[in-house]
Amino acid sequence: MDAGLLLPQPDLLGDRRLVVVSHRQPYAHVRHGKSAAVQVEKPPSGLTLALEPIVVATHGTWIAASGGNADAEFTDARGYVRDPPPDSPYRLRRLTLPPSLREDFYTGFANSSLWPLCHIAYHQPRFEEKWWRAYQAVNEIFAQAVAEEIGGEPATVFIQDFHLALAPQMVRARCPRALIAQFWHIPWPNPEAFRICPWRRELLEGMLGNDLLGFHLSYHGMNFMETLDRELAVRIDREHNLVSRPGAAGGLTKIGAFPISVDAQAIIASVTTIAAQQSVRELRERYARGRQLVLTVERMDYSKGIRERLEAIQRLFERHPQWRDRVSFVQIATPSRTDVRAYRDYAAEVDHLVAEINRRWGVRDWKPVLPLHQYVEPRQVWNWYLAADALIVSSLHDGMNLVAKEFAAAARDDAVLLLSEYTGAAREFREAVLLNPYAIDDFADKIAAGLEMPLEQRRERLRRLRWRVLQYDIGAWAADILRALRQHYFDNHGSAFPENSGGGMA
Ligand code: GDG
Repeated sequence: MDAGLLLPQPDLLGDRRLVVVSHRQPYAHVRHGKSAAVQVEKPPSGLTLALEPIVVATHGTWIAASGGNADAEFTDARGYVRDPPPDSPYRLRRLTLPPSLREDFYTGFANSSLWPLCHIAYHQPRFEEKWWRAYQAVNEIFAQAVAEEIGGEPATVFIQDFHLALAPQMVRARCPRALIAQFWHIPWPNPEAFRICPWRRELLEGMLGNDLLGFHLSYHGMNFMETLDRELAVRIDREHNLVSRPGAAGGLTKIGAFPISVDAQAIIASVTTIAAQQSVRELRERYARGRQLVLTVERMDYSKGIRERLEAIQRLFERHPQWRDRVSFVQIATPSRTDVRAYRDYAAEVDHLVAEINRRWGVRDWKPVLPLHQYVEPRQVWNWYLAADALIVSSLHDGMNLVAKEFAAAARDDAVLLLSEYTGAAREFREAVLLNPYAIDDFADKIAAGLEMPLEQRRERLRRLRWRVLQYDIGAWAADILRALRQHYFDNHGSAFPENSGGGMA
């Protein structure tokens, strides 16, 4: 990200130092093979790109769980990275989670309870007492690390995602002068869905430790406030989206909508290099060979609707025979959460369906579906976007979906985006071909319509999509959240000016 986007605005944080807290670390030290050199690896996350420049500029700290197999060699006894890499020059504190907690926290409560609970994808969440206890314990570990980092300082603490729902309240109890914000990267369900969670009140109370709580959509924020209304004795000011925290005198949590985005400039800069153009030519020669190339990119996750999409591909060949042998579906699906049984079973089902489609519809040297079930380098993912004639996002439920936004930045002007209406991105991307992944016949017809769309219409739609993603990129997202946090602070800490007091909730 262009650091210039954020740094000329010193008032975003005032003189507060920033502490970013996330389960996943911004970079890992990894050794592939015993005698290999150690590499610094960054996850393919726009979040790291957005937040790193602010942490650097404010001399801040990032606190995250250790994950790389060579992390310990570069970390001191308290978990601080000794010599941060030149492109990440800030303090990173790595927390080593006890092995006894790690699985129950991550594989258990985070990915087998909270993830399915928040995504209405008809996948039943499971709740185990010991997972919940591990979740509480890990949240305590993070909160304690924040307290060690900032003590009584008036710092800004920015917590990420559903792994750390309890941490805000725990940080508040330890650091009363901290300003705390959290961004919830996944949907928030309606109260009926959420009420099956045995520890729903504890989760809600934890999240009310925040001064600011951000979701992608105001719809998720409204669901959250409805849930609060049902479950806790709180007062809600719906006009200003403010919730008064139970037991905290004058404590208010502001709920806001901040649709996350991508680093569109960086993606465009990368795909316009000569090396990228060459790679795109190779990809098309190898995988399209005169046919239409339709791409999908996602983690191997049931919420992404991979099974439904494969069924729609079968239906496409049945209902629109003109497309047999004329289109290749390249399926990049990175293995994900393979410790969770539901994910392993899902991956096996997907493999089975792909084989069945290829057996039934493949001819001579052509197979309709090409599964690339492996990790692909970020720049190569962007090259694939540029090589594609169309991209399908088939999520059954998705907070935002960054793949759609990355595609809008990278794709050719005449490419087509087919987007599930159950993604957050569908709210902004009106020019995409919207589809319902549950309606298999209609889904198949939409694929055909997308492939047959007149050239002028494709161009106009794609240009508008690109404009949208350039207007509101990941830098704008991060700046918006910090600005809202500061504004909320000013609105509710006016005690220095008694003649103007009386704001907040009546
Ligand atoms: C959660 C929410 C929300 C995927 N495979 C490869 C690869 N990817 C990259 C994509 C994209 C990212 O992973 C996936 O982001 P999404 O937004 O599509 O989905 P989730 O992982 O479920 O993310 C989601 C997001 O948080 C942010 O708030 O939008 O709704 O579920 O960047 O490009 N990247 C590389 N190789 C792969 O094989 N390099």
